[in-house]
Amino acid sequence: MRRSKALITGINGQDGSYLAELLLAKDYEVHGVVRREAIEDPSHRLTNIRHVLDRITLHAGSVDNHLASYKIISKVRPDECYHLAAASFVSYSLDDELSVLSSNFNSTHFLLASIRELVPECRFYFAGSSEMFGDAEVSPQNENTRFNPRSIYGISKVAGHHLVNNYRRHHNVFACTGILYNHESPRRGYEFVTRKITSTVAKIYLGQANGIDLGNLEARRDWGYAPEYVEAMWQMLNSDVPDDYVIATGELHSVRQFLELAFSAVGLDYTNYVEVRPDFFRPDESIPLIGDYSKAASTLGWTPRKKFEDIVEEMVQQDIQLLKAGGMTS
Ligand code: G4F
Repeated sequence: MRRSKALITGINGQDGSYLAELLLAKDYEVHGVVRREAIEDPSHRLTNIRHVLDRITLHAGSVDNHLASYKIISKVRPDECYHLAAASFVSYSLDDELSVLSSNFNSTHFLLASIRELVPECRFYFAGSSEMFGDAEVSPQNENTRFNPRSIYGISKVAGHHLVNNYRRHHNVFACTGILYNHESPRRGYEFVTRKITSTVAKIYLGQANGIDLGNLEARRDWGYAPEYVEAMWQMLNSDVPDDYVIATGELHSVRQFLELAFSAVGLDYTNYVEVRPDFFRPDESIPLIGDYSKAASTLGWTPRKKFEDIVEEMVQQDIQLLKAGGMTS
């Protein structure tokens, strides 16, 4: 029997790497799109997928270039396409509006247009975000909550989501949006608050740093575990009907709680190490984003499993190991 083929954009990111592992375990033929510079410098730029490089096929290209997307889709002819690549750090989107909006939106459009023309039976996953709700009017949010994005990043995700719906309704493409809330792991990028904290805790513990500057400690997030969230992506594309789903834990925790747990994992008191920097505060953070994942639970059978404390503990311990092995890049 022919193996199913999957194409993952952003395969070297946190989610892309866990998804590649999941699909390999399910015996998929896994293809990924990465920039040419990454292929030329795998030891620095492909760290999250280093361990599976001999089992996947990488294609050099940028998905915000229509011709590149078209050529890759035409060459791979995937059964499933997971579009995870995006400029995803919210703060950058506050600084660099034009390129974040155009590259996030165009990449989604180019892939969908290529799929429609070349492999219309290919199933398409779009990485949506809780930032689509932004300044939400109700809490918790579900698939029927009105979008009210507060950043260009959020706007780019709402626009991508409308494209997905348009291709599903008018062009019959099996396309789904996963509206994912924050999800963390030892592979999280260093710019995000969780990894910024755990990598610094590891450095402080090993005598390589003295403290950490942070923004709003009272900011709250619905933080889940990334390896579980990629399972939901696969479940969406392997259900009977294409649809959109909120993927979340339904629990809120503050940055302060994350800090307390991370420092206490190495026997330290965070209050001795943290400086709050008002210039790191973000605008419009008064309404917490917390997801109601009941549709994913009842339709896909997906539920979050790993507890918040265990995510923090795993990230701290992994960062200590990484630092001891000389592998921390930030
Ligand atoms: O870790 P963050 O930068 O993640 P954010 O902005 O919530 O976005 C992440 O999750 C979204 C939902 O899934 C994604 F769409 C998005 O792509 C990304 O993955 O910030 C988390 C919270 C914020 O409230 C921020 O204000 O932490 C607060 N924070 C406080 N001090 C900080 C800091 N965030 C960062 N990055 N750095 C700080 O020093």
